[in-house]
Amino acid sequence: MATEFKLPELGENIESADVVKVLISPGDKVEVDQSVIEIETDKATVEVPSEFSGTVKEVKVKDGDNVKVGSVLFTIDESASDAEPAKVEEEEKTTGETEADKVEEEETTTEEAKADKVEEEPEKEEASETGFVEFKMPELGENIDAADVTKVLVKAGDQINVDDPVVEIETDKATVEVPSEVSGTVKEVKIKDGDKAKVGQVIMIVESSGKTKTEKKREEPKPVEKAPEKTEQKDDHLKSESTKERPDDKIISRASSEMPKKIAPAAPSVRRFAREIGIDIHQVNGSGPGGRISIDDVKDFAKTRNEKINKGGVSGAIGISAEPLPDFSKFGKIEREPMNNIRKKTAEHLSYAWATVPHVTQFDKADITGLEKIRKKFGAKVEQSGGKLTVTAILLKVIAGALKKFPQFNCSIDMDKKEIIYKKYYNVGVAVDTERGLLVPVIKNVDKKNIVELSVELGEIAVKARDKKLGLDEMQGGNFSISNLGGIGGTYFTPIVNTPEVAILGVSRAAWEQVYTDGEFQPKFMMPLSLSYDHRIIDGADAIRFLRWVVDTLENPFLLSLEG
Ligand code: CAO
Repeated sequence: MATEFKLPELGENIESADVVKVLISPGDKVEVDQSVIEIETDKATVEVPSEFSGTVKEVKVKDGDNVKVGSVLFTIDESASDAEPAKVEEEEKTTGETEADKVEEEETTTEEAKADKVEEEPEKEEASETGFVEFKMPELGENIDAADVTKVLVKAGDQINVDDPVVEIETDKATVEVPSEVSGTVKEVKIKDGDKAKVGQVIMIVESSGKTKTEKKREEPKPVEKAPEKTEQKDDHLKSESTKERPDDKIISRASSEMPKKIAPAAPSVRRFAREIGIDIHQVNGSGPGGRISIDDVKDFAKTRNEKINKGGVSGAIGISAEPLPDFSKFGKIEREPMNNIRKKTAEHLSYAWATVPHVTQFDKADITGLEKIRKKFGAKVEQSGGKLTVTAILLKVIAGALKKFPQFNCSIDMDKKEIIYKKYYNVGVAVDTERGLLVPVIKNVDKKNIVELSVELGEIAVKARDKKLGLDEMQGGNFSISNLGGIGGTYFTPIVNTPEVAILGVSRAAWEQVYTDGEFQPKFMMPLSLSYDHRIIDGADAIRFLRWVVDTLENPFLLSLEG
């Protein structure tokens, strides 16, 4: 029966790709990992490797097509994979690739293959004790290869269910609880509080009761390094054959279900090397056959990047070395304490933003006398829904309207490509002051939520931030940030743009002022606003128009319905 090969997941927010070149035709014999289609996404041009070997039956796409992730690219007869050796010759003719080429190709990847084997062997060994599941530290996000274990939440003998938190970890970005992907009895915990756990490292061994999240996930296409369809197909196969077919699969790797979704045509050893030296493998162009990335490619990429850093001209680095510190203890008693991860990340991120973004801050004041009346009037109604109608919640809605009206505030800049990336969604981050430092959780699709919903979500997300319960996904994807210090005090301040966003609104404490209106001084509740923006993409005139619109809308909330 013909097997369908579908376009695998290509990465976060990538739903489709353009077919640049179809590399196979019906009748072609295809091997696993052979490039079959060249596609272009907005991130890169990549060759999609086949997950099957066999004979191509029908090719369902052509050059220039735009194909959705999950749609069928071609069908293949897998049963024919070992048959028809004569077709090799035919293949050589069609692809122009000779056996000699193949040998060369194989030679170039021998080193990687060896390394892959070394990496894969332990998993094979582990897969020999029935019922025991090895739970590994899942992928935590781009460029995060390890996390500090702040608290181990389980011990040997504990009964756990899928999604139960098992360990609390702190990464550069946040403190999160890692949920279990398996239910059963904890047999052994392999980490302790204070450890540094690497992605892929075994956290615990669980005697599985048979219920795992992975099974659920297996039904979804997960291309990662192996195309999802094969996994999907394998699983169907597994399901149809019940449990008997894998009696020796005793320890199952859980981390694999969380592997990155983009296709990086590189061996695991190369990916690991890239991760270890802090390189995002997806940014590296492969020089090998089919764009395959070798260790040398990663080294070249790192070298070029470092050269740029030294010239002070690359994103991700500042290129300024720290001045030596004086010996403070000469002047009095001192105490040193290590920065926690959030502080380290905040320091790095803000230094980067400050050094790379040409900042300008525009100030204004909004008369929120009327808005305060409305806020007080409808506060109880919002409370019934479990939220608190605060200035920040109202501002979220106002900002969504402003971002729609002024799209240059809802974009990011790609200086390498000299392009502007306009986002067609409206996610707004809110700075939350926590004991451990500043966190900026993101409220998604603000434009689609009403102020009651936003009030509830803001309250929940602020509590989560303070209780260390934020998930990484709740910290990502922001387009614009609001930093409201008004609950604490202050008049004006100059917030730093939360790159790669291009603007941030700082809000200070509203106060009663005598304002000359309609020929007389009147008491008005005035709220100071500070809009910092990236002058590379936003001009001063745009900024004041944006801020004026925000002020007008706060003063005349009806504008939200009229224009927002
Ligand atoms: N002017 C006057 N009063 C204000 C105000 C302002 N700009 N902003 C908030 N308030 C009032 C609220 O109305 C509320 O008063 P009532 O109880 O009388 O209604 C009180 O201050 C407390 O508000 P809040 O802080 O609970 O709620 P919020 O939605 O306004 O803010 C949040 C939520 C998460 C933004 C806030 O709690 C917070 O953490 N702010 C700090 C942000 C920060 O650290 N920024 C700095 C980043 S750069 O270093």
